[in-house]
Amino acid sequence: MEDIIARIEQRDPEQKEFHQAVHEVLETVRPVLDRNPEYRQQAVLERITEPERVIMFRVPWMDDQGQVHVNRGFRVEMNSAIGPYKGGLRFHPSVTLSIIKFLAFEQVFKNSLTTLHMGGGKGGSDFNPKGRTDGEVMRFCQSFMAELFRHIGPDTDVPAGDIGVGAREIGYLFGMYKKLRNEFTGVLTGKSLAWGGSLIRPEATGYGVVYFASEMLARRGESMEGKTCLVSGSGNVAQHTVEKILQLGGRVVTLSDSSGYIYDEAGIDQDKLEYVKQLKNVRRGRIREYCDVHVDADYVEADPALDYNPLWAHKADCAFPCATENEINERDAANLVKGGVRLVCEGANMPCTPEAVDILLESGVLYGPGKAANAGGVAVSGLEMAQNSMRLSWPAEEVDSRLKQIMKSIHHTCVDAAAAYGSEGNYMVGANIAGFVKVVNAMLDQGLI
Ligand code: NDP
Ligand code: 2IT
Repeated sequence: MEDIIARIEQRDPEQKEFHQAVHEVLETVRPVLDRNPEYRQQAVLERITEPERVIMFRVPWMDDQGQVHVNRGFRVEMNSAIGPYKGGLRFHPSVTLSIIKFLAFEQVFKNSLTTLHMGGGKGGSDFNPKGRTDGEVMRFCQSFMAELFRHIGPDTDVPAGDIGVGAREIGYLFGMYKKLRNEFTGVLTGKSLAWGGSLIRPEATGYGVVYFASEMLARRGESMEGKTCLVSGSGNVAQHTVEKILQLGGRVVTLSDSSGYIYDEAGIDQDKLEYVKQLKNVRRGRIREYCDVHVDADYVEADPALDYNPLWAHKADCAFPCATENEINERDAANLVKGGVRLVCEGANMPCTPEAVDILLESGVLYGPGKAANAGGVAVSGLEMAQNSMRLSWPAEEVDSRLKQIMKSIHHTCVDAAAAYGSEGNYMVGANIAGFVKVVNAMLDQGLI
């Protein structure tokens, strides 16, 4: 095991985020390999950590002033053992091959847990949509798709949104794909309702996170009712996490973006959340503007000199990191424990560092890892694909009830797998093992390809 990890690290020494994700999974599946000697002989770890295909391409585009820019585009097709590659696209200046590989790797196990037939992939670009006009974003998306279209398809690889890619970007990407292929198919998910999208897909990740948290709490005889919650981020996942917490009787006191966070002691209610949705999704403003309207709330500017985020130092019962990777470090985890937090449920992908996870687990905090807790988004993407194939649309109640059922089933699977391998109550171990075994067995069934 150590040799395999060392070889992966030596091969691509700069891919720190990918190594971090691989390390966590490989360490936790060790007992599975001990029980199945065939896995070692079949080199399943080496195979599952090597993408089936990596696509990197130039994305040239012109801004409104006529200046040409060049960004880098990526699609990592990680594993197709249980279905077509499936996973989002991220547009953010921090995007590198390491980030996309870590996200694609996580997606393989997440998709396996959903009970649907989806392989794992991820893509994106280091393009920064912030401050760009709709026209600039459209030209970028068209240029991105002018290359990506030849690699994807409804039965091959089905992208969706992630950070910086929402309904607007999916629309521009879909339009270009349709023009180039002359086909109207379910090649992307997260589409608008009028042209093939699914009801509840925009809400699905956040709602699913809170359904998962409720299942975890229920095992301890508790519920979301009356719980004070810290939420980070203010995009798609954060907004719908807040919405579901409110519907289940909880109270939310924080939201953030990359510039800073707001603390609202009175609680962010549905009206204030509607303001945030307008601010972020329509006006594309900053979270600090919340305090211009809700004057009793405080705004705290992000301070890069600090080695912790004061958002996580507030007193609360539950924490939902919904912004980005590694946003909760060792010190933040200690602050969460000190502040009384008893549940951390990950809306974002890999928001806790490995040291932070150790502290949470040692302190008896219920820890819901992203690949299980935030799987509701891709699960409803899978339901969108099913509806597209049938050329019909299910009502919101039907999609929401399937989502709830899937989150329940993921929770159950994590609990059972953890118990079967001697790690009772450890959702990280349960999610990794259950996701892994299904994919590996499918790979072995299909031979050495
Ligand atoms: P959005 O682009 O809608 O929102 C992202 C939010 O996170 C914004 O508030 C953004 O602030 C903040 N953020 C992004 N990057 C950073 C950073 N480097 N530091 C601090 N804050 C940051 O994205 P989503 O809500 O879709 O995604 C959030 C997380 O959830 C990601 O980890 C994503 O991978 C994960 N996820 C998303 C799913 C989905 O269906 N969309 C499904 C499963 C997981 P700012 O506006 O300043 O950039
Ligand atoms: O990280 C994720 O699961 C997503 N960004 C959603 C992927 C999808 O295909 O819906």
